[in-house]
Amino acid sequence: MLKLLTAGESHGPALTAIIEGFPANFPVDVEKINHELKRRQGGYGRGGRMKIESDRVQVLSGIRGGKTLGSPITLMIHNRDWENWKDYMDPFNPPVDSSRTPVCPRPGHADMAGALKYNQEDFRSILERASARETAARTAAGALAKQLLSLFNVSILSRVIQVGRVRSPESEFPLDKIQQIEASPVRCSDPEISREMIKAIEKAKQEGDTLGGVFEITAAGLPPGLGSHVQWDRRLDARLAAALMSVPAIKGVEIGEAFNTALTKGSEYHDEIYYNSSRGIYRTTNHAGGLEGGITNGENIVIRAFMKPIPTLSTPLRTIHWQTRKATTAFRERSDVCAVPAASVVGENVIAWELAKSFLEKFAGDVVEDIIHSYNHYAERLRKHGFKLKPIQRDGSFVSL
Ligand code: EPS
Repeated sequence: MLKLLTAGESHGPALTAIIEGFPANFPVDVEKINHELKRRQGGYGRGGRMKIESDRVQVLSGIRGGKTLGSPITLMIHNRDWENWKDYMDPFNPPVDSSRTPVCPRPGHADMAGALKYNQEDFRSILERASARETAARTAAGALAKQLLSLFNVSILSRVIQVGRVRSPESEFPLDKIQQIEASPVRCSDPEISREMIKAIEKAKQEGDTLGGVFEITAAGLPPGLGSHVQWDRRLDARLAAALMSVPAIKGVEIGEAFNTALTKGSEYHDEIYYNSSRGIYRTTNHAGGLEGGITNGENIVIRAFMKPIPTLSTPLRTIHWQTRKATTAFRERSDVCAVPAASVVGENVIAWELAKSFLEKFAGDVVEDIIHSYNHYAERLRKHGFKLKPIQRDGSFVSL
């Protein structure tokens, strides 16, 4: 089973991801992991921290001569900002400058709930780990999962569909506009809407405020049969929703057309099934977002995440002083005005992680060759049922039928 643990404080020396259960003999392109980390650092509305960092992984274990060994893989990302915090974040010595200790909790952040739970007086002891900086470690692990899935021709893409009140008019993921999305500072396919989103972020910044939004992930090329209806914790829709909900600031998830069509009739909502000899089994709609019974059905997975505005406001909200209980305003520190574009990249990678996990449950094997064998055997069985799934070769190319 594929497992992931991350560790590290936002201003500690490094973030670490330990990956267990990744198959052996898989060729790893470390620059692809670094590329995902770079994408995560971008997006209009990010704060000063991203100018300090230049995230790259150092591989500490599990890869030799460019290939995985089947042993735990350790990926480390050094925090450049540690240099500026080491006297304050020392593991054994108390902070040198206690005036930097936040004592007025921010509404919406983990500060207060975490301090109550862990009996802390200094909110920094909570916020350092609650910080979205942790998503760099998960992005690195997800980037590895993405590489494994791409061997089976699975691609995972994202776009931003809403920032504040500015919404993209395109209801379907414009797969043909992926270059425009990657080039847009807000990861939106429409240049006019991108400009509107940037304007909204600028306005929020001037007002000392922050903005949330919505991003959408699509995963194409997945075989039917990942996930399972047989036990609640194996339902893939639930696991994908949990993966996105575990990204800081995500407060809601929608699979397919869940929210728009909650009021429609069954006859309008469900995706009817067709067959012809050239296409095999196919659908003409995908309201279910690629999942039926908690199992992939061969259509693209479509999943949206709703992100709240970041809780660190430069015009801070009302709160109380933690020791005196007197009314005051929340502490301020460097943060992002809007991190929806960055969160969409994180979303791709946490979804990749969860999909790779269910992929390896279906096509179990501790070495890549066995996984390919199992996949090809399954593809052959599906073809007998009329579903066209092409077998693949060792290099990921399709075998022509
Ligand atoms: C982030 C790093 C953080 C923040 C942001 C995301 O760095 P710092 O706290 O040093 O500015 O920029 O985190 C938050 C918004 C948050 O609430 O924790 C990152 O690497 O993505």
